[in-house]
Amino acid sequence: MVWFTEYQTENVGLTIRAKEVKTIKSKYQEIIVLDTQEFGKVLVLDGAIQTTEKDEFMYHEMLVHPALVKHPNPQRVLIIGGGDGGSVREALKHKTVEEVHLCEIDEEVIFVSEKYFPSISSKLRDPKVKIFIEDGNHFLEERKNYYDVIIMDSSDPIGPAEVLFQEKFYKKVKESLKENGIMVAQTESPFLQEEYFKNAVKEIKKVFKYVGIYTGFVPTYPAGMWSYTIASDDINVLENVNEEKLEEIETRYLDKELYKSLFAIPKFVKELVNE
Ligand code: SPD
Repeated sequence: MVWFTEYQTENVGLTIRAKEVKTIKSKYQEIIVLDTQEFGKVLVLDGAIQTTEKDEFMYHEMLVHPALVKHPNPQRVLIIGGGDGGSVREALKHKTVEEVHLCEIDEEVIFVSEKYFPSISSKLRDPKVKIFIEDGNHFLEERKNYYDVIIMDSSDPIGPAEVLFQEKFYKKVKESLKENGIMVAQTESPFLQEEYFKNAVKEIKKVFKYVGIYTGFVPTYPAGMWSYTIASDDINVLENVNEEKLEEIETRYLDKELYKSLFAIPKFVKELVNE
């Protein structure tokens, strides 16, 4: 047994005891797979926990479903990052979705997920899924006016993912969306990563007309409190419509009731984004 600590800030860490630790070095990063009692298998990239078998549904459902529910007819979906496959699996639950493109920079993340996280990566080889091993920032330049929904399932805004949280990148996202297109991004912890959160929301607001922020619990992410930012130029994403769509899909976290109050977020979070 070994204790693994993710250092979430300079002064805060999350420590989990692991029965087994596997370390893989890819071209881009250090990938660790922990086998733990409490959370099942845990995927760690460059020291940061990305997903665990136990709580991944809390994150992937909240990241993926609101955008797909709000869009009137989502057919073509792009996921940037998300090589573990959790967002792909959730997107495919929507019957209108015909194609899911996954743009992941590090192919090794996909291989590791298929080997150690079968319940998360289960749909990566579905015939509706096309995997692109590319840098998301460049990928969008070749696909203008193409997607109904774009989902940013990135790692934290440090190192290679930093560009994915900037105005210039969100402009490319907007250009790659078709009419009525919606984008959603994971935007970090409003409690422990206040600056990352505020900055991501600020940059998204510079680009899109309608922007909504919602929060959810993810026990293994910093502070256990996570944020998501959804945006569109054509659809008022702040209206919680089409909730009946949620009855057609199997979920464990997001249901109609929670969706109806999606934007009922804590007061301090509202204050952060209105500063
Ligand atoms: N602090 C970790 C944030 C990770 C967000 N993305 C996770 C990808 C899981 N599909």
